[in-house]
Amino acid sequence: MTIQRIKKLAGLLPQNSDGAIITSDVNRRYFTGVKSSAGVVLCFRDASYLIIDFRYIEHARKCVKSCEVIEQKDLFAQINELIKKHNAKIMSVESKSMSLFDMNTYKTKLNCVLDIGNELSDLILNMRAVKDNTELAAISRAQGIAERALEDVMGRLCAGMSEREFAMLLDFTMLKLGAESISFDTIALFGANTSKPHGEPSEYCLKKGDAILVDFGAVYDGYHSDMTRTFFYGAVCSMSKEIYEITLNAQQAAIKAARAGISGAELDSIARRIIDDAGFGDMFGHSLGHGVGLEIHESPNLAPKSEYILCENNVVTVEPGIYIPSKIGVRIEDFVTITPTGCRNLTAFPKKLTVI
Ligand SMILES: [Mn+2]
Repeated sequence: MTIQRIKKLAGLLPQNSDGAIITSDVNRRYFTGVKSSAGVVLCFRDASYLIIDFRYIEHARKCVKSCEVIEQKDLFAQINELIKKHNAKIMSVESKSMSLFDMNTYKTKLNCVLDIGNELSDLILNMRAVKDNTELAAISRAQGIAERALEDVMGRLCAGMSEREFAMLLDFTMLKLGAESISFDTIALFGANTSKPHGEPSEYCLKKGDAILVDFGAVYDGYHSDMTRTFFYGAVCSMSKEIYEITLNAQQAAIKAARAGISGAELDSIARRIIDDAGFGDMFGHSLGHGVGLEIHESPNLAPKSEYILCENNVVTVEPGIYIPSKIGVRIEDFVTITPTGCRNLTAFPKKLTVI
C-alpha cells in the first residue's frame, strides 16, 4: 500500500515543484510504513528515497518497499546529492509540521528553493482522509480492543473508585489486549466533572447518582480509535435522562444522514439543529466530529464551517454533547466509515441509556 501512496504523491506534486521533502513522523510512517522519530522521505516525480539513521536502518531495509533506503551519514549533503541527481530546482516542504527553525536550516543548507506553501501538506492530508483497506482493518482492530477493554473495566467499576484509577485501568487493559498505545490521554469523569468536555481525570471518587463520561481509544498499527460513552451510576435524574435522549437522537440523526456527497457543515447542522430545538444549543459548544487515522484528529472536520464534501472511505467521529456547567455533561461518540449510500458504524458498543 505504501508503494501506491508514494506513487500517488509523486503524481500529484504541486505543479511548480520538483519534489517533496517529508519530515513529519506521521507522514513518514504513512509513506514508508516505518515508525521512527527521525528520517527524511524525498519524493521526486520518478523516484523516492528514505534517508534514515543507524537506529532504524535494519528495520527500514527489511520493511520499506516504497522508497530506496539510504543510511543517514551527512543528511544535508545526502539530500543535496539527490536534488542534483534529479535536477530539482524547487522542493516542497510540509508547512503544517515543519518548524521555522528547521525551515531556516533547510533553506540555508540545501541547494534548491523551498516551496513553503500549504499545497503539499493539504495534498497529504487529503490523501490520508480517504482510507485504504489496510487502514480500515487497523482502525477496526483498534476499536475492537477499546470496546473489549471498556466492557472489562465497566465490570470492575465500584463506588469509591477514582476517575484516575478508572482511566488507568482502561489504559492498562487496552495495552494488555494488544494496543500499541492509547489514542490520547483518556478522559474519565464522574458526577459534575462531566460538564467539562475535555476535563482531566482527578482523585474524585464515584458515588451513587453520578454520571460517568469516558472518552478514549486504542492505537493499533499506528491507527487510532475514538469513542465516548456516558453512563449513570446507581440512579439517573430526569434532567440527565432528558439530555441523554436529546444527545442520542442528535447523534443517531447525524449517523443516519452520513454518506458520500454531504458536506461536513451539513452533517454538523443535522445534529446541532436537534440540540438547538430542544433548547440546549449553547451547551453544545464543540464541533460534531473529526477524521481519525494515523492521528487522532485529522481531516475531514465535521463543523459548522466545514466545506469538505464527504467521500467513500472517510473515517469520521460523530460526537454531539450537551454540557450544563457544574451539573452534568453527556457526550456520545461513535466513529464511522463513509460509504456511497450511507456509513458503516465502526463502533458496536451499546449506547442505550444505562444505569449501572
Ligand atoms: Mn473524538
